[in-house]
Amino acid sequence: MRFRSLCAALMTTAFCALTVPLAIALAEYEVIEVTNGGTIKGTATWKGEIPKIPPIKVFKHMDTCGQTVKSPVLQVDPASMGLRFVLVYLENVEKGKVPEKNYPLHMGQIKSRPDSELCNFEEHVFPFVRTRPVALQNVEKLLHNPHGFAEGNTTLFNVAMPDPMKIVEKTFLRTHGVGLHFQCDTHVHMNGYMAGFDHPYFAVTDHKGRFEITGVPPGQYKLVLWHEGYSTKEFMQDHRPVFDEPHVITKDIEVKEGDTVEVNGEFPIRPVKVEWKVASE
Ligand SMILES: [Cu+2]
Repeated sequence: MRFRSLCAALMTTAFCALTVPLAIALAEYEVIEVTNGGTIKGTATWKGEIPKIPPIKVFKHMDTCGQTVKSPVLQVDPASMGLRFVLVYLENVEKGKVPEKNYPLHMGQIKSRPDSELCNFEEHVFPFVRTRPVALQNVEKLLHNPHGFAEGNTTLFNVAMPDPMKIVEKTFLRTHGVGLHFQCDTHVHMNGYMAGFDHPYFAVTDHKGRFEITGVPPGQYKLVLWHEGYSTKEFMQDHRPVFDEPHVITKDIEVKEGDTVEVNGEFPIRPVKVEWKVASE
């Protein structure tokens, strides 16, 4: 996957075609009928004290959005200690269930969507199948401009969304890999991570840290639980915070026909350190 990201970043088809033709051809995902697939479910939890994360400064539309917004980078439910926005996925699945028709990415707040956020992305961590359309939708009356990047900071998409409720569907075939940055160019406080997969075997944990992946063909797999870094390292020139490396847990699992495998992940995987001094500068 890393090498394919490099191909996307370099945008040189000839280079990639010459060097890895067979590997890419074999990695194409094949849709098959999964009649008695297994389920992988579980919870990502936080262990230890919950660090206080500094809010993120707002630089535009402060009348609507406020002076600061709550940082989305570490959301723990204090009752269950469930950790939200953990991306859970299987590595290298070559055949399986059909992907979704499209993958929606919402901007802004609307009553009909309880998880929607004023002046922010609803899907802060946003996985999708790269061969299917992403449905961009701004649901509020503010100009948002989603902008996604490949490794190496080349642009994958950059779409101005001035019209509330209009849906723009686009397919971002070049998106490969996990932890790719996306942002709103209008609002520097709006940032998230996307992941482009060949297959649809992924999930993002909910408010209580729960996830479920269904219709998995029986077999041996590597399951990955990925959670973004939350300690501010520095700020980019436009004031966007840059966080430390993600926390990643990998587990070998076996899925049997019609069975449910329970997998739990405990974060953080390294000592907690939140740098307030940097974040408040
Ligand atoms: Cu915006």
